[in-house]
Order: sequence, then C-alpha cells, then structure tokens
Amino acid sequence: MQPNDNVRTSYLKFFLIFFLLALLIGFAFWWFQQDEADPPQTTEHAFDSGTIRWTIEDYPAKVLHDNQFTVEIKDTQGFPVHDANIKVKLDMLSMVCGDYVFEMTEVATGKYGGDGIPLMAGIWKATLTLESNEQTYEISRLLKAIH
Ligand SMILES: [Cu+2]
Repeated sequence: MQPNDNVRTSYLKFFLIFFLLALLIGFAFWWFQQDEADPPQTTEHAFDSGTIRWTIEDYPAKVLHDNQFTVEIKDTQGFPVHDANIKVKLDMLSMVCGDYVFEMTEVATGKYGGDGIPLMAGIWKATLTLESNEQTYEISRLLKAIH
C-alpha cells in the first residue's frame, strides 16, 4: 500500500461525508419549506361583526394571471352582509417585489368577488380591508402562487 492510496481514501471519505451532509441539509430545507408552505385554498375568519369565508377559486393561484378571489361575509347572526366595500392587497412575504391591490364587487348578497394577480411564485400575504356600516376591518391570510 502506497502512502498515496491512504491520502486518496481519506479524500474519498471526506467527499462522501460532505456529499451526505449536503444531501441531508438540502432535504431538511425541503422538508421545512414543505411544512410551512401550502396555505389552504379556503380560510375562515372571525371578526368583531361576523365571519368571513375566503376562497381562491383555482388554487394554487397562477403567477401573472387573474385569480378569482371570493369572500362570503356574514354578520354575527349569520345573515349575509350587503353593500360592503372590499379592497385586497397582495404582498410577498420578506420580499420587495411589489404589491398588487384590487377591489371586490358584490356578486350576490353578501358574496364578493375580484381578481388578484400575484407577481411571483411563492407564498403571498393577502390583506383584506372591509368597510361596512362605517366600520373598517382588516383580515389577512396566506396563499400560494405558482407558474
Ligand atoms: Cu417576490
């Protein structure tokens, strides 16, 4: 056995260990991201004057496309809330790639719809501003956008 062989073996071991570690770290990142990604298609929210059921019709949302957002608003007695003003702001978490703001219009009593356009793939925060009976409420949720 030549001294060179020993050196070669330890290099090989080193690279193998390095490779396995890199694989493990990569997997850990992937696992972690899987875990915190994929907010649900429909979210339910309770606020001071009632409840909101918030759905993104085609989910995950598509980047640079119109995505139909729907909210159903009920008061504390469970009756639809008519004639509310709704605005939604989309912004990407921990990024400055630009916000997207749109309004929602009432499509049926207490049911509102509007189109949101995420600008990049990833997780977005949607903040809904609701004006009803001279009160303003803010409700937030997360959503996933893909290409
Ligand atoms: Cu971004």
